[in-house]
Amino acid sequence: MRKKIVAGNWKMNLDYQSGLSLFSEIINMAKDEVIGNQELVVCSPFIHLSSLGQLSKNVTNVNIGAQNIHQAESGAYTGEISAVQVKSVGASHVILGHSERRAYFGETDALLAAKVDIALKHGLTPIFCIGETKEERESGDFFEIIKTQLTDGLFHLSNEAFAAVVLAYEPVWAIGTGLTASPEQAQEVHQFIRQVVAEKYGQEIADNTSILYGGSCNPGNAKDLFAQADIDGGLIGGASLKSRDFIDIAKVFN
Ligand code: 3PY
Repeated sequence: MRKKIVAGNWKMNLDYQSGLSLFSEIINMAKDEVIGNQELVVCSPFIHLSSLGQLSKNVTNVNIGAQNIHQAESGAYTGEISAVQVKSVGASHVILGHSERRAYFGETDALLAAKVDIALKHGLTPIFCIGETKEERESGDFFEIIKTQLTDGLFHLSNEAFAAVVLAYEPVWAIGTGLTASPEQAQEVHQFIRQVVAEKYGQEIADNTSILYGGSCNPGNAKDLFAQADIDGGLIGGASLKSRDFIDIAKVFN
């Protein structure tokens, strides 16, 4: 059975103290209210990670992750953060390939493939994001675009390595716009992604791969989205900045 996961992407929000307060609320609420096997992951800015690692030391259902890492092991890369560094403060996950990093920081599939490799080498689970822009959806080419993102970013991995990856389908037109893919639109793409994974890695690995939906997911739409056969949870933007909303989304799997 594949894992159900609700991951928060705080993006570049919250100062240090606000981040700690929010995380403390999340772990307290998760302890009392999240009663299924779902896994929560909070992907904070780097400045919070070390403290969140301390706060979540004895917490079993809330993990922490970074939103990016550099592809090199270590060295003269001023301003960058490595996989080893985020791992050393307790992170278990890293978001890679978010559309904001692809669009604003020029991250290509080739670069992302290298970031995936270094993440896996150091035991971090990549939450690998794929998705089409509004123009790509309207052009009707979006299945091909998504297949290329998967192929060029991930399909160099061995079966064993791929099995450690979590996928997130985030239609770019639904990020920060308030628009959400309908459950049917999202399911159509999730099913396609699972089929492409099955063609490359076999049905068993495809069936065990968690595929999250991201893009304006909130407590009002999570239930219908997560009820779809191939949607295994969410990568949550704005709603992850409110403990009540984030926990309510996670409770869909109770
Ligand atoms: C959003 O929901 O806006 C996201 O980008 C989640 O990663």
